Amino acid sequence: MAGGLIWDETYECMPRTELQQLQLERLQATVNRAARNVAFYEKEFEDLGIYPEDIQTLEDLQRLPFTEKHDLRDSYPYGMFAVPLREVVRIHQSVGTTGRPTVVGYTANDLRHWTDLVARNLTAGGVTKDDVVQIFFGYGVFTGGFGFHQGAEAIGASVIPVSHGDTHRQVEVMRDYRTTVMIGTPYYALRIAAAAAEMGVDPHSLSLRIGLFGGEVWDETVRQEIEDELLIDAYDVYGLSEIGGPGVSYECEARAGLHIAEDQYLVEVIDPDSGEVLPPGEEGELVFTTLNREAMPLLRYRSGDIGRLNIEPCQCGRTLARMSRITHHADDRLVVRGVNIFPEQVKQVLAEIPGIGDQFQLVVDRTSAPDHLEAHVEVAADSTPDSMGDLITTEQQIEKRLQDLLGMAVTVKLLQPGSLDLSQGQTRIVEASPKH
Ligand code: DLL
Repeated sequence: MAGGLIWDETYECMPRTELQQLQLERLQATVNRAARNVAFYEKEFEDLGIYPEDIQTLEDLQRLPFTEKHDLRDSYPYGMFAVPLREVVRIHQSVGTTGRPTVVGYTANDLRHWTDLVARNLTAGGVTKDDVVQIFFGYGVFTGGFGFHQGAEAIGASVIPVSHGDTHRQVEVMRDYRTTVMIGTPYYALRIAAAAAEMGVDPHSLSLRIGLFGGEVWDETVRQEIEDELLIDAYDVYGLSEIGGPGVSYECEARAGLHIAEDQYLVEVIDPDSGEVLPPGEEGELVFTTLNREAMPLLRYRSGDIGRLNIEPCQCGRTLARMSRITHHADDRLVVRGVNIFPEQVKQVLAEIPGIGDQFQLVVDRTSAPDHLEAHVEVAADSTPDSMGDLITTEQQIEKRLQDLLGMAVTVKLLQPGSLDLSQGQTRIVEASPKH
């Protein structure tokens, strides 16, 4: 298994004691910059009586408060920037499904580092300059398209920026351009596989060999399905826009956890309820501190993603700690009329109804009184309802089950397979009309 390529041996294989020294130096510089240049942190340090000089060891980080998503939203659009706008060369955002988006700025150096991280990620997945890379992440404010684009160009691959959209076109491009690597969200990859089957395109006739997928939760069953249907090796890639986008962690050929770019990000795992830092190996919420970002340094940013860390050396030769695959988020819940609704519960109800696909969205409208909840549900690609009457009966059946589960009326709308937008991953919760 050993012998896979490594893009940046200096950082990816650095002895851990050296890595920790580097992290401390970068942490001190970051804290300094944040406390001096970001109004939000300046106020926080002042209110809590903390000084940047208090950070003398990596453990001292625990003296700092967490930064949360709402802090970024409250600073919309530029309040978290540590540099004047004239030094910012790119702006992305997390396309918020609830409330205001969170805005992320990059200086030219930030872009350079980001590109380098994605190049590491691609190389760990076996992508080289000989590959033809088809990117079907959305290009736009979402970080997936541009992030992988830059990284793939940096390693010298031939990049096709198809972006998200027309699924049949994706198959044509794959066939005609002899794509070898596909990059996008895992569930959209399954849609592409279904389109290929529909078009009579045999995966054996394609040149595909590798797929890198992320941006949303997926598991080993989905990985197996993708690999079987498209005849590729599928790798998990992770990141979040707030701390820079994809490239934060990635699987190597061992596919035994995702290596975290620890020279750029310091990771802690905390108990999501108490905020207490947990030892390596225990499951909790991942918290990230950026170590090298100029435009938008973030200290102890709570990702909401649940995972665990493994600091044992990996057979691939990288010394970077690995995180487990993300199985769920701490804040994956919607509160409607005081009731907690977890998309996972709805998914289980839907799984029991014949003819229903994997994809759905819960859409809450808070302008009505009381709040009104709709479930938009795709029917399965292979389902063939006999009549309009069948569809209505199925809608009513789901409405009844959801009402039993949640104790409130839910309007169900069945949709054609493929009609929900998955370009940024599975978005399970949508606020139709946010209150603020
Ligand atoms: O999804 C960045 C990205 C783009 C990652 C392309 C990987 C590939 P956001 O839109 O800010 O950024 O969403 C970040 O998506 O906190 C996780 O909850 C979830 N997520 C991202 N990758 C994975 C993954 C991008 N591999 C949020 N597994 C994160 C599970 C993931 N969840």
